Amino acid sequence: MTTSIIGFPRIGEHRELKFATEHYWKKRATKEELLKTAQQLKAQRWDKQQKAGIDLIPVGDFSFFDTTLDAAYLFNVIPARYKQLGLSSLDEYFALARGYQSETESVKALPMKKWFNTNYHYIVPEFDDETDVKLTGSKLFDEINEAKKHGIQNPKAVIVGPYTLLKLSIFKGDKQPQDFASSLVNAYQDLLAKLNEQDVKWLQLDEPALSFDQSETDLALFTKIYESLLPAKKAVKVLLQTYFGDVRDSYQTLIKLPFDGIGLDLVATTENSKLIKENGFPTDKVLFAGVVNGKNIWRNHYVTTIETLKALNVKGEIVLSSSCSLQHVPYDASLETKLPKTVQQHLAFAYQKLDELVELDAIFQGHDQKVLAINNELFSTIKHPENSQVKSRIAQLTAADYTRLPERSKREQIQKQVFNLPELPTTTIGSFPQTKDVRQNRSKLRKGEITQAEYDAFNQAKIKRIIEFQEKIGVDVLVHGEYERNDMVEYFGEKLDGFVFTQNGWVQSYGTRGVKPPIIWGDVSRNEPITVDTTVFANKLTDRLVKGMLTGPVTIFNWSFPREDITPEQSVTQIALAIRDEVLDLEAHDIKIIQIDEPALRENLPLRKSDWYRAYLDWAVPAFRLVHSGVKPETQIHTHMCYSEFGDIIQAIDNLDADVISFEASRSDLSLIDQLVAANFQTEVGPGVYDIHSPRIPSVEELEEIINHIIAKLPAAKVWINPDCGLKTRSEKEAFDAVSNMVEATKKVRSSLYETN
Ligand code: THG
Ligand code: ZN
Repeated sequence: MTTSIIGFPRIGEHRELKFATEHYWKKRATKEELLKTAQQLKAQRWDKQQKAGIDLIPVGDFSFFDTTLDAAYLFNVIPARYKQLGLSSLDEYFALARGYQSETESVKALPMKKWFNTNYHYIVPEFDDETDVKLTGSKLFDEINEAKKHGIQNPKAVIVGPYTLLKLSIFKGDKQPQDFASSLVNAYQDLLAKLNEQDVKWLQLDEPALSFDQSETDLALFTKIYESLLPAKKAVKVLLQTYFGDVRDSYQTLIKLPFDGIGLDLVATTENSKLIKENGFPTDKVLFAGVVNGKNIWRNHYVTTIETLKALNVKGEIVLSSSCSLQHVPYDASLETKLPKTVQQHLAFAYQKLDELVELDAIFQGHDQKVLAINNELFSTIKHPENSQVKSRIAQLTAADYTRLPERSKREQIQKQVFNLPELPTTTIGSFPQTKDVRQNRSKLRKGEITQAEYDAFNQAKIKRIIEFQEKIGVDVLVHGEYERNDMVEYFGEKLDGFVFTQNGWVQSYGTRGVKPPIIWGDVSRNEPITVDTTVFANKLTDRLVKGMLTGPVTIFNWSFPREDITPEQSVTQIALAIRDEVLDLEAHDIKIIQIDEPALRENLPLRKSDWYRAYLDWAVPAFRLVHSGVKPETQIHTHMCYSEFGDIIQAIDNLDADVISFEASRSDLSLIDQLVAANFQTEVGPGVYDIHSPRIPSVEELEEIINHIIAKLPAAKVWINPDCGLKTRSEKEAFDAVSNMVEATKKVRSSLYETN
């Protein structure tokens, strides 16, 4: 038998690629230096896989930014405005990924979107009527040569498949996805021809889009593409690789088409196993069985995996593989020396997962029963710390704990009276720029170069300054700026019991940016206040309202590595109770407005619509309600969501029963406002009036126009004015100028409102 993986992390064990790339962007390193680092990193990951004993090593899964963008670039899906810049191909590629600005030119980046149900973002390729799809790039072929030179005899070429590429792209002109099918097929045929020349044995085409609900039209497009493409494969075997879900709609199509291999995720769902058992698996195809979890960090339980494999009753060849690319887990659990052994021994990051595949292969073939015994022994010792208090609290929850009283319309009246805010109250989302000195202060504390008192004093000075700024320009609801926080999830995880932390567990979020997800190890509880001191400190500095800032339970859960011995619902409820305690503590300390952010609520919707409620919203929405149901009628609960594509779950969002929600509404999303009106949305709303992701400062006039546009559609009494997201990634000048203009514009609109009244 054989082993393979779908893809490997690429940022470098110590984020070498991040630092090299950012140096290059800042012109502190040459192109040659960047390419050299990349070459070393590629060699290192190939070596690791080869030494571990992986048979089919993926090549093409390395990327300077994103592999979907790599595929688009390879096939000349490059809008004219980027080509016109006349840059070198590497710089043109980076211009697509992150925009380009010079004295004379300014082009925005292509948008980013969440990669299925992960915390990774891909670049959304853009087709227009002028797009001339053809094979113009060479990255994949260069990497194959590089790998062969490095001693990888039998590389598996990897690229996003034509169907998923079309499904994930945006189409700016009149032409629709199907209008590009034939030119795209030609381009992939040319790719197959090159791989034949290079004597490549396997091509993996990633088609995760098959894990979404597929319509008849979708399947017709898929079939049309592959019926014309596959005859061109010649000596190259084609693996149709799926992941993150099941292929229930396309299974019959897949087994009939002349693929040489089909890759299925046997971890995310039991549905694929069921499909194989019920329909059989063709003996003339290789099953790439995704048995090692690429999305979570726990060791594989070999007995269970072997049972799963045997039960499939597949007569043909099986290759053991990962469930998805390993890019969603960190590099190496053995670097986590600060974790207790009782935890550390249960972790498998990318390197450990390679070993697991090879061991599973040996066991499956009946060679290595000793390893099986050791693995069983390990699983018999796993002990997640339990908290009986939390358990009994959950057992005692009743419907009343999920219901805030009085109803929202009554609260709205009460709050308007108590706060006496002007019409169109202004606020921000929570964070102010994390400038270099702020990060340095944190790093000094971590290295022990300053005391906790010195650290706190620095942040207090920052808070004082930002409160004064907000007062001066006249913001209505102030924030303390979140200088004490690194990542919004890591920060809360660190203060709660039940989480453990890695020192080096970086996972790519997008491009050169990463996150270090906390690990949920035991029952979660809050044993001490988290944000109370800082919020109270800020509150005492001003007579204005200061908003407390929390991360919600669904987001904390979704951006952590979850336990698998209890259900997501159980974990989320534990986190919800912990955050509930924090909410009530803030309220007891005279904080009258509390924002509970849930940016991950929308983006973690299951891939299948039929699972949205049953498998997710039915516990996610109650968890949020549990957090705030205990506050007084006059305490105002805000929430924030980063991605505003929640048109299809508007009712669920309204059901969170928050008093106010702010969201991203820049560009095209004013259509969402129509949807809110149509759905009779009851929560007060702060549709972001400008895009914080851009360094451009919106003018007062422009902002007035947007605000007028919003209140032409929504009742002014329900509208808040805010930027569309936190300001932490901006420079202070950009943030200060933009927020000042926003307040100024609001005042102008307000006075015109009063005139007409
Ligand atoms: N936290 C977590 N996940 C997230 C976000 C988050 N996923 C979606 C979105 N927000 C991703 N956005 C970012 C934005 C910036 C960075 C990471 C993800 C970032 N990271 C620093 C870097 O890579 O240099 C590291 C920051 C640190 O030191 O912790 O800038 O907000 N969990
Ligand atoms: Zn946001």
